[in-house]
Amino acid sequence: PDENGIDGWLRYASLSSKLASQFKQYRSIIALSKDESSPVFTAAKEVQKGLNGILKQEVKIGHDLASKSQAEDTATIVIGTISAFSQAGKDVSNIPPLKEDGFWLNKDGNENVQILGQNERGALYGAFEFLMLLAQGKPCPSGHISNPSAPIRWVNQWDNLDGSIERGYAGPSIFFKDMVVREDLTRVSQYARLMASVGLNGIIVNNVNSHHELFSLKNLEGLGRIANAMRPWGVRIGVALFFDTPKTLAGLPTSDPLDPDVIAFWDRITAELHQHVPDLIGYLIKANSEGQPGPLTYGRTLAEGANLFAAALKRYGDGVVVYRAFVYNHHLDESNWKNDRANAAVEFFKDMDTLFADNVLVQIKYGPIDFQVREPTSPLFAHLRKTPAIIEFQVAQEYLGQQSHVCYLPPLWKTILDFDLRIDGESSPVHKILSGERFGWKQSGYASVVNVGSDSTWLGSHLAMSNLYAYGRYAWAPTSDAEDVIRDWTRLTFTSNPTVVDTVTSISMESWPTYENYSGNLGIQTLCEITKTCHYGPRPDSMDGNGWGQWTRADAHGIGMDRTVATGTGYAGQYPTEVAKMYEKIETTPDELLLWFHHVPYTQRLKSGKTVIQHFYDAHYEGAANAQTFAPRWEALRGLIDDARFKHVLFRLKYQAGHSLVWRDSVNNFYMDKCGIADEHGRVGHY
Ligand code: GCW
Repeated sequence: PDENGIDGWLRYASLSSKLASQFKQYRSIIALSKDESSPVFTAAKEVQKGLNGILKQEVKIGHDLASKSQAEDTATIVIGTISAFSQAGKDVSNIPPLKEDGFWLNKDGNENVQILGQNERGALYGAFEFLMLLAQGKPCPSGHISNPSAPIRWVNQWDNLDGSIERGYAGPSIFFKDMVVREDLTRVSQYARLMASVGLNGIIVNNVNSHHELFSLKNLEGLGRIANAMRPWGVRIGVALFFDTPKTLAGLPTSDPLDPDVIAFWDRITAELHQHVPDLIGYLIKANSEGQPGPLTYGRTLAEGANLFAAALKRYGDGVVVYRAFVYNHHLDESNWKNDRANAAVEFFKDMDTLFADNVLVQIKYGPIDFQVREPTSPLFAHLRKTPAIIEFQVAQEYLGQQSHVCYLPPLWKTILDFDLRIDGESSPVHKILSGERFGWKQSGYASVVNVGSDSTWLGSHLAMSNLYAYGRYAWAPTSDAEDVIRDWTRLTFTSNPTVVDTVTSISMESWPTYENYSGNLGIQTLCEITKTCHYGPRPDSMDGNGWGQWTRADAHGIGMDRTVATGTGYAGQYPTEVAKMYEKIETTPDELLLWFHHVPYTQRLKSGKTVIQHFYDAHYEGAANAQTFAPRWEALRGLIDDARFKHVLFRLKYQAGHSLVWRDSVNNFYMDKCGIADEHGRVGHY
């Protein structure tokens, strides 16, 4: 089996002969589609491959249900849509209605397996579920149905046309090189396979900081090839567009969204794009953000900007406009106590809710700032009722160790997905907003920035792949248990050996709290270098005195952003009443977000009884101390997994151990210098 990581969690390593003997000999796989590019056919081939790897069985693919063997000692696997199964004369009355992309997985009394999707993608997802159970030695269930929580389960790549990747830590792009789409797209279809295996059904292939060359003739053709490479896996593609393309590519005098020539330009581009990608999922737009042009540049509203593309998309297909809520002024004046970047999204979008066309969605980062180690849930989720939302996560660990530190993200995601916004005083957990349930939306869901590159590990680190796997699992089932997910991933990626599973699970489950402890706690954000754009390594002094607005407001006496309505920026008041009330007061704000919402003296007591500054000192020591244990715990796995991946991971964990000490001492010494308050345990500042 693959030791480079190309197959990720889809290695199909063979089961022990004892375990394998519990499964029947399969005689054939019946694919209810002869179209070789259909997800049903892909599913049949994947099951064939999986049976070969996991059970060492060679099984043929056929298409005719009637020829099914009645022989008692062999079994058949049927894969298709429910409607194809029914058209073949089979009874489907026992299958409950499924949602789009859902599937039915069933084993009958003779061990025959039926994998039936609500649509072709559903059949493929069912096939992967069957295989991932089998690979862990788990039996196929009977009468099992599975439906995704939300229809939109997408990935956003931030790949530039020149082949570099914004926030990429794993080599050059698999999509682009030298301003054009790559000739060889082998890795692209391999990526689509990984995505499909966890139910991800769409991808924006280029960076939101986009370039007009994306729409050159050569690239339009290339985008068609990318779509063809991913379509057999049920993955549809879309693109991020550059708002000023009419000016920079076509030489028009303006990119004003209400200008007839601009409208005609986008109409033509959209028509041409659909000739190459008839099933385009749509456009992703970053506008009026971090120097990008947008409708505000031309005196138009955000809705006017979005609706231009919405109208064009409607003429040619079923694509949607995804407008990012990441609109803010990055030249904010810190000397004004009331200024707050966190306020921006709600301020820009709250009055737009009824103005967007019906195929426009708003994509919202999970927190109001920018993928920090801890943020409160973005309050914008409580303001959009008519306009459906997509949440934006970041598998790319931009502020979370950049794949050089292990940081398993589901525990962080759960703080957002399970958070109850209490909209109109009613239960409103974020995952029920995203599923469409809370406001009756038909299209809504999930996006995550993912930075796969050409490296054979995909993300630059084997352990980081658990986040890509988990992202798909959470978009499908957002109330999943974080520990179950990492256990499944570990068994599939490495082995079912309990020592390996327990070790990877415990390191992963501890990893985010550990990272938070040494990188920035109590809601102060990731205290990294932010002015030089790398966003890596400790640099608490860089957080203030700039226009970016990721401020800490630390001085000799106190620290934290006063975001209360009473005396601060008013941000707390952007939440529905019950939540706003909780964050308005220090006493009711959870310690973990204290400095996000309040400016307090270093001597402020936490609920734990510690002062803020002593908590800082202690947490940084605890976090760094725990990071020292990861490499030795991993070392105990020597010989239990292949050497190549063992060494690769060990190298990173040793690096992390060292870097966590740098974090600890930089941050602690910085605050000790600022406030002059001694560490009760006499550790800080002593060398
Ligand atoms: O997190 C910040 C990143 C930028 C990114 C931006 C965004 C693509 O530092 O690199 O740009 O957010 O989300 O648009």
